[in-house]
Amino acid sequence: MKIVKNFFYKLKMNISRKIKKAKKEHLIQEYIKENQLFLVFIAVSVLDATLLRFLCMHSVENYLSWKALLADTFVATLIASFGYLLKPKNRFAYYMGFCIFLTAICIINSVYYTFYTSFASISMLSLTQYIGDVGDAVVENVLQPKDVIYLIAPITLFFVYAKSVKKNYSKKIELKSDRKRMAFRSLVVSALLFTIFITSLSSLDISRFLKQWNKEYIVMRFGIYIYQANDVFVSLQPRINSMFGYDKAKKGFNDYFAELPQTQETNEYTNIFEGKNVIVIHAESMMTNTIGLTFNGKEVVPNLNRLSKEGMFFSNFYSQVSVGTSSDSELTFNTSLMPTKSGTAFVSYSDKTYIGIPSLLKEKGYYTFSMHANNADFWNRRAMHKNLGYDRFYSKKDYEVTKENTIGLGLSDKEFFNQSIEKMKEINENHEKWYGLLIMLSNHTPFSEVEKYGEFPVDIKEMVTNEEGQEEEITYPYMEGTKLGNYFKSVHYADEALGEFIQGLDEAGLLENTVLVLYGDHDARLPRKEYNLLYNYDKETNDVLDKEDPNYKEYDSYQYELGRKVPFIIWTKDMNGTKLNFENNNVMGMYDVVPTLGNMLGFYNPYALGHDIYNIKENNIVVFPNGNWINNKLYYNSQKVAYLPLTEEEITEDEINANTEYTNHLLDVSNDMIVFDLLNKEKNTEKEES
Ligand code: GP9
Ligand code: MN
Repeated sequence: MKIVKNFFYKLKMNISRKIKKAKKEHLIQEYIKENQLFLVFIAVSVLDATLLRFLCMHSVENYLSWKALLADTFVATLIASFGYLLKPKNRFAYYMGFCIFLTAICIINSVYYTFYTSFASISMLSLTQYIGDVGDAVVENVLQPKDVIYLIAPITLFFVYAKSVKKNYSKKIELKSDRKRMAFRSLVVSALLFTIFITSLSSLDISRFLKQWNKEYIVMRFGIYIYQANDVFVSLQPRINSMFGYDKAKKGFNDYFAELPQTQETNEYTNIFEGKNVIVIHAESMMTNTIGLTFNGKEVVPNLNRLSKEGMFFSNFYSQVSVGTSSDSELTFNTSLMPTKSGTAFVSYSDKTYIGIPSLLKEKGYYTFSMHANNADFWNRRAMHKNLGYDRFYSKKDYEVTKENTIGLGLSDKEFFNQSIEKMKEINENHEKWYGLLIMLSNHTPFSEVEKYGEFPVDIKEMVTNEEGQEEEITYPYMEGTKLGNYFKSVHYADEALGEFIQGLDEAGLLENTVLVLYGDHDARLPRKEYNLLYNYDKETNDVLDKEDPNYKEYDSYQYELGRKVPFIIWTKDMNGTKLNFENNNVMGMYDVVPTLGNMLGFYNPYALGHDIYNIKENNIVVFPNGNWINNKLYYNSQKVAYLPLTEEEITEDEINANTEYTNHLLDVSNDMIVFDLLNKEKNTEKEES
């Protein structure tokens, strides 16, 4: 301890002696004078980047974002260090060149942010069909004073240079050895800054950085310069992936679809909903296990229960998402393709060709729209919704969002539906038939704003007779205070919002000629042990039942996988009591929606990877992005190379191998279709001709 104290004491003395000496000899002033360009370049670059954050994102969290400040200083110091390697006469051009470049990054992002409430990406440049929009945005906003404030950087640098030339500074760093020494010292400083920065990052920071779509978050933690550099890298990666292997991919694709029928196979559901309006509800994190579930006799999801009883309810339905969660769900629902093997289709491959439900319905005269009261760039929806064929995307800027009506990520579902009905009334007046997607938001992890969900106890209340013979209520905490318990409260809120929405639609006369389609986008991603408590609660110990207890039902990893089912419901107001009102429990996946719903609405996508459930029936198979698959007989886990039988029927090794091969093949074809843009007819013809 004493040695450490001594060491720091000596270090302190040494530093203060050096500072005193430097002060005495005016070394600091000398350093500043001789390195004016270097220092001013760093200062103005950091200033521009800080101004950009301040002027775009108004939050205390942003103002105090020292990580971004550190990151911007690191980048500016790194660039400035190399300036010393140049001869003094070239140094100004070097600093000015980079200063203009960094200023341009700030200006472009400032303009872009005003228009899109997000930061710019070079991948947008490849979306040629959208350049018109961006161009308009630039013209509209370029004259705003806040966008030109960044010019302060090159202007300051120029004046400092002009002054330093007059006074003849920077002379001393002319010798090659001096230049190398200064470059080395500055690089050491930037390495130090980098080390401090890297060690300050959390795992969430890093994972979001790698995905790159949560742009505001990244700029807030990594600064604008690192954000932009990463954007270039992330945007180019898919292009590199698609440079090799086109011919093999094309052949695999041709062979795969050559074996499939090229027209819709008809059945008793063909065209039953032709010409009807369609409302699709993307129910965030909604799981099938909530249907029918009660606490103290109260249903968790009374409205969903009603829809599932009155409509077509597909109770063995799985979402097939990968790291793109909500966006993967949208992709598969709309295109019957699987998520990509690396990156996410919505972010990394938004410039590829897709056959989306909205574009197919547009061909049949539908007006198509999507509604989601979150930032339009979340999951890159702005670009992808256009690409999938939605005529109009109503996003956060089209809704009135206040602090009071916000839950979790944004506008509460009740308010979202409320405001959406007004927009839908207008759409209904102006268009003969329409197709609309509404993406819910409130029931999103971490389900922690319990006070906003409304009263819904998830405990157990029991009436008992006490010693005096009086009736008394006892409460067992059960799911109260657990994540899963909070999830049920959140789900109950979302279901209530859904109920109010349906009532509102009815009152507005919007259900008369309309089909309502609802899907859960993925499971709630909650720990398995919480389900164990749900299904094995011991009131005596307020814990999970003992494994030896005869009532204990193992909730193992297979049960967990099977429990990730999400609801898929097709409902119309008048369906109850007709032959259409039933539960279908054949295994089904999100990729089966296009063929199944398409058959009912009268559209057809020849490049769908799923099946019409009414044609394939009990022979269906659902593949998952990780190579697992499920059919009515078994769930196969490709990582463990093991399976769980689901019936008593005999299972042969041959059928397991055949299904595993089918799964791998399908995943390859799907990935190739996206990465190599195989649905792009023009591109294909070009390649064939050359
Ligand atoms: C965001 C919402 C949630 O707008 O759709 O996305 P998720 O985190 O579920 O992928
Ligand atoms: Mn989601």
